[in-house]
Amino acid sequence: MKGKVYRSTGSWYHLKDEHGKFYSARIKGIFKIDDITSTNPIAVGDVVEYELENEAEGSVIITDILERKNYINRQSPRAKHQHHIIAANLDQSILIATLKEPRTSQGFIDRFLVASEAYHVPAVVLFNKSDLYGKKETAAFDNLKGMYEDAGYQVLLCSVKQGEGLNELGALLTSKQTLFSGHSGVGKSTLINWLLPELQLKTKDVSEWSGKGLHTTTFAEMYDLPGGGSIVDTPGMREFGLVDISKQELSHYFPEMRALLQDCQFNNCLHVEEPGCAIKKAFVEGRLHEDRYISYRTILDSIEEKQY
Ligand SMILES: Nc1nc2c(ncn2[C@@H]2O[C@H](COP(=O)(O)OP(=O)(O)OP(=O)(O)O)[C@@H](O)[C@H]2O)c(=O)[nH]1
Ligand SMILES: [Mg+2]
Ligand SMILES: [Zn+2]
Repeated sequence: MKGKVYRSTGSWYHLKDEHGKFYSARIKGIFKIDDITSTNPIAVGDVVEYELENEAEGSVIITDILERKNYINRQSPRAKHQHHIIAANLDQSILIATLKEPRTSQGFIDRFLVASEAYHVPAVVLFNKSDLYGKKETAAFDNLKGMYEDAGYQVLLCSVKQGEGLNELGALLTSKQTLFSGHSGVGKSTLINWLLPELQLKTKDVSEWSGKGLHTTTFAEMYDLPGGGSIVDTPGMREFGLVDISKQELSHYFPEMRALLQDCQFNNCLHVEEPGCAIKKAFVEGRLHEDRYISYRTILDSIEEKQY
C-alpha cells in the first residue's frame, strides 16, 4: 500500500493513503537512501510503501520509500556534516522573507535559491508584512524585486494584515505541492491560516519571543488546499547552510550567471580573478547586479571542498 507523508516528527509520521485516510506510521529498521547521511531519512512529501500494524489504532509500518522527484535539503543545524531534508517531491518552493520584524538577509535568500536551483525546484520570493514597510524598507524592496526578477524569479509582496498580494499567492498555489520556508516569525503559518482558516495553526507575536531561535511551528506539516494542491509549513530556520554544492558548480545555480558561463575563457572559471571571465565583465558593465555577485563570492568563500 502506498501513502504520502504529511507530517514528520522524526520518529513518527502521518501518512495519507490514496482514499484520504490518515495513519500513524513508524519506520522499521534503518533506512539508508542514496548514500545520503541525513538526520531524517523520510521527509514530508515523500511517497512510501507501508504495511498495516494495528488496524484498530490506525498504525502502520513504513517499509519502503519511492524514488523522489526532488527534495530540498540543508545542513543540519545540529550536525554540520549531515543533511536535513526539508521536504520532498515539490512543484515549487516559496521563500517567505520580511524586511522588518524580523529582517531577512539577502545572503539567506540567495542560499535558499541556490538550494532550490540545485534540486530543480522552481522558487518564488515572497516579501511579507508590507504593512510595516516605511520609506527605507520600500526602497529596499524595490531594489530586491528588480534584482530577483532580472535573475528570473517571481517576486510577491504581501501583507496578511492588509490583505495585500494574497489572491496572487492563492493563484500560484493551485494544483501544486509547495514548500513554505523562511526565518521564524516571518508569517508562514499566518499565511497558511489565511488560506485555510479552519486550521487555526499556532502563530506567535514577535514581541512574545523569549529569545532567538525559538519557533512556533515545530514540525514540518503538509496541508491540502480545497481547490487542489498542498502547502508544506515548516519551522523557521535561523541559517541556511548549503550541502554538497561544489565551488565549481555554484555559478550554475545563479540563473543570471548560468546564461553567461559559456562565454568565460576557461571552462573551470570560478569568476573571481580569471582572465576572460564573462561574468566579471557583465558585473563591471552593470549587466549583473552587484549584490548578487557579492553574494556569489560570499557563498563561494564559504564552501569547504571535500578532501579526497
Ligand atoms: N504586521 C504584520 N504582521 C504579520 C503579518 N503576517 C504575520 N504577521 C505576524 O507575525 C508573527 C509571526 O507569525 P507566524 O505565522 O507565527 O510566523 P512563522 O513564520 O510561522 O514562524 P515559525 O513558525 O516560528 O517559523 C505573528 O504575530 C503574526 O501575526 C503581516 O502581514 N503583517
Ligand atoms: Mg509557523
Ligand atoms: Zn568566469
